Amino acid sequence: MIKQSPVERVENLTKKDFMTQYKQAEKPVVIENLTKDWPARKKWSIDYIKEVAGHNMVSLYDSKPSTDYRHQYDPAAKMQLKNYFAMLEQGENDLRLFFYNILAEAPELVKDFSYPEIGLRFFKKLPVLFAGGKGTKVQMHFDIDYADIFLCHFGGKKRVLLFSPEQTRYMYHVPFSFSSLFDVDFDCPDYEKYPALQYLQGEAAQLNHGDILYIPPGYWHYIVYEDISFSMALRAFPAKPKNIFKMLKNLIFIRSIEGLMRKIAGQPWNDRNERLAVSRTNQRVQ
Ligand SMILES: O=C(O)CCC(=O)C(=O)O
Repeated sequence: MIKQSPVERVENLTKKDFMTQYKQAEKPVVIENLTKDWPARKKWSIDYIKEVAGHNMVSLYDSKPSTDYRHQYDPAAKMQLKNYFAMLEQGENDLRLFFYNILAEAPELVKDFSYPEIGLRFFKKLPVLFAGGKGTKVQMHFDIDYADIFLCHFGGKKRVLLFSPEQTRYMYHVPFSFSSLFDVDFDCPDYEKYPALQYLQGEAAQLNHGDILYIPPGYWHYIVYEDISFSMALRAFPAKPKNIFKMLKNLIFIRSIEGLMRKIAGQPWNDRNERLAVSRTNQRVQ
């Protein structure tokens, strides 16, 4: 197993403590009771979301890596949310609900929570939901926008493995993407093939209903849904010039180059980037 220690858990945090001990220190934390007074804490379940938004059409994404001209973020299926949840209940665990904007698509849900007064300036137009079934995995990645994220969790358990941005050199980062190499298994690492994984030091969080996980900007995260569950991400866009620059570079340059090259070159472009992820990372530890 990759070396890892538990993410700190606290029941509550003052704004001052959050800002000094976690935000400024760029350190993840699970806050258990920040959702205590939210109606969502009592109300939100798969059945409730079905009742409020079950008839909405949603795009769903699978875990297959990008191949040929297909981008990983192209939806694998579209269906009504209630049918998707019914599939999860029957054991589906590959299709994921990803970045579903509840303000735009299911505004009734927005009444059920409030933005924590914790020192972050949350971007209130983008409360987004993620969902998956028992066994669903989210590939190791970092968020393109370098936001501070509050991942507010509901339903069954979910496990998150995090790595600080300083460890990017050992992450088998695929050039022009925001992910690690698809073949790297962070639960069962192959140290012979991927020796740099031995140098990683992760932080693991187990999320229960009502917990909020703070993910600092640029942190890598890999997620395993241990039960059917869903999370709402609240995000605060970067304020530091360094992170604003990285966000703009990702959004404007990296994504466009990747999109264009995939259209022009297809699979050889993917193969080149995957080869580079392995050779560059392995070289760093030789
Ligand atoms: O919980 C999930 O399914 C994905 C969440 C995530 O990766 C994110 O907020 O960046």
